[in-house]
Amino acid sequence: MVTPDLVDLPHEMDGRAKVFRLIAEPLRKKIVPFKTLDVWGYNGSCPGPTIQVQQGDRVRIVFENRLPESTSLHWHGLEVPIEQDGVPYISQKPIAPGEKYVYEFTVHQEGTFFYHAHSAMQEMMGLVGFFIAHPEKPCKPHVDHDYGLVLQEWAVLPGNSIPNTASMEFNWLTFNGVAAPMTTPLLARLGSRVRLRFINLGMDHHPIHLHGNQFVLTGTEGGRAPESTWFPMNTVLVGVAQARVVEFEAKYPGAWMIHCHLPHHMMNSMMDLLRDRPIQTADQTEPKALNQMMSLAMSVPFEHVHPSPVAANAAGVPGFPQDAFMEMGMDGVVEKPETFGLPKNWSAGMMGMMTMVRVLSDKNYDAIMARKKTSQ
Ligand SMILES: [Cu+2]
Repeated sequence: MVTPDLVDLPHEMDGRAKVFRLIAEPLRKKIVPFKTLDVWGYNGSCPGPTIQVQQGDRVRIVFENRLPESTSLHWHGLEVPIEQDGVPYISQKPIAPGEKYVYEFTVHQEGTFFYHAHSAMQEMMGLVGFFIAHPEKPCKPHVDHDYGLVLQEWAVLPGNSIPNTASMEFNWLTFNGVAAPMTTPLLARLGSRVRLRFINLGMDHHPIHLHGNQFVLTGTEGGRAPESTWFPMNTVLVGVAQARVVEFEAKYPGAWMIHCHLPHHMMNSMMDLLRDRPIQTADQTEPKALNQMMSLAMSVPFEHVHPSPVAANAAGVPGFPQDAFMEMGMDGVVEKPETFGLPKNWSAGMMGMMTMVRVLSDKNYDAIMARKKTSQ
């Protein structure tokens, strides 16, 4: 499985045990080109790096706490002995700052699980990651592409960098720790079978929608679902603490959106750019408003565009503006091999908890892969 914008946690062998090293620590995380957060994560990554094992593996996690407070590690969905369950005071003593702790268990399940701190506020600071157990017997039908996305939400006041974990006013929504258009597009060969895995550790449920295709739900946080239960859909509700795994045949070429469909989760907070310069009128011809728009545009430290036109009488229409001025094209600053060949201003159409799966002909797929190789 590939988790775009995140790395896998490496391991070494000690006898028959796979040994992983995880360090909980504070870090800075750029979630879009104009917003960097002070979050908590593991090994310099938020969400934490992806752990991938095989069903049947003996797994040892050597854990170190570099947070300013006590913590622990819980193996969400895994059937482990009680002393490995990672709940402070119940199954173990809290792990103090500076302390190490070793977890060890055998993974007898297969499926999509997570690891996270078993402390609610710490979860909202970003202490979560994928724990994937690949099955002993390969699943049928075979999948060609396997992608994972961690769903998170953040409440961060304008001009601020520290998430307010007590707030319910979420203004930043991320896939694998980044908001669109910084999310790296998923690539799929035309005619391939694609698996998408989602996990959610936040305060909201997210209805994740895929454009232009139907998928089937092939698994949950409890493992693989029998094929007799599969039925077509294109929006899957990923509830808090749930994993949802879907699969589809990539039959149609194109850049197909994958996004949370809650309207407020399909946007980024612009208040950071406005800061103390709220736009007081929608009349763009009014000199003060024009000046505000200009200074807003110039405050963004990279080239960007507001590409969509507005009507001449827009200011006289009740309700205007809605999405006008919200879209910010920033193709150049988020450019990477996976964005090669997208239409100009593509990034103006992407905000919040959003990414895309690019279904590409062999020729176009191979061209992007060649670019990835040379950019490494
Ligand atoms: Cu959502």
